[in-house]
Amino acid sequence: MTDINLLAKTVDNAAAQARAIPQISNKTDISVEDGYSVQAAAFTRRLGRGEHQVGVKMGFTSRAKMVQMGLNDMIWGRLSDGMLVEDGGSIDLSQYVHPRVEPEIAFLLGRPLDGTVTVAEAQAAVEAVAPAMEIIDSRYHNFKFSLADVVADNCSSSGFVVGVWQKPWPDLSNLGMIMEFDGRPVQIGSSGAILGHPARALAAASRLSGEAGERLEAGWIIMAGGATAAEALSPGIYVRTTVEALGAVAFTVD
Ligand code: OOG
Ligand code: MG
Repeated sequence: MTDINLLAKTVDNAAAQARAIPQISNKTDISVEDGYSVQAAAFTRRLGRGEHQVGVKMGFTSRAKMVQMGLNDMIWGRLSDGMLVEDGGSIDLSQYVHPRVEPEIAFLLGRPLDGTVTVAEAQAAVEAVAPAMEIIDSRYHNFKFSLADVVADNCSSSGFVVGVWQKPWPDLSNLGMIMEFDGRPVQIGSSGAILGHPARALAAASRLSGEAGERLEAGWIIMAGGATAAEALSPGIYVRTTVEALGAVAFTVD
């Protein structure tokens, strides 16, 4: 039998100590469902250290991300206040294993979302929208994992940065997105790369949380998933993502 709590402790310690571990699936026959149980138990350990859940992230919602990581199924993870990086702030590389960054769109919920909803219903629950970036940092050696592994590892979630919330917001179906390192474009894409429209990722987040017996709460931040492939971070760089008609979000790597 798979020891969910032991695996949760292993991934949680790896994250807390920024130490790479072997893939769980190398040794243990772990299903994606087990992966979600491990994720939930590992997140409970974070809550036990005083962190609070502030939202949910979607993963593999664009082709670019699926191709980069070689996996094709949408995944979701949990966001805590301890993962929040201030817009314009800085991160300390020593707190990460091998971090990457990807350009995203963030939703702020004004109302809860529960279970299967239409894209229109999902959008009606949105209070504001912001340009965002996710800092992903797989706890597995070489950033390599199976679907169950990455789910267990909270979908590589490590940090997220959210720009100024926009209300009202423009049509999100095709906004240009540029991620720059020190002013040099490193990834260029469109918000439309996220499932054709980022609000589809929000509806998916509601459905998948519902299947897990949870709901998306008012005040939560939902990250729609990377619009482009992720880029490895290195010391000293200034990272900025600009989303057409939404504005920019930035941080520095120390
Ligand atoms: C998994 C997380 C995927 C996204 O936005 O698609 C993700 C990974 O790439 O390590 O966050
Ligand atoms: Mg992401």
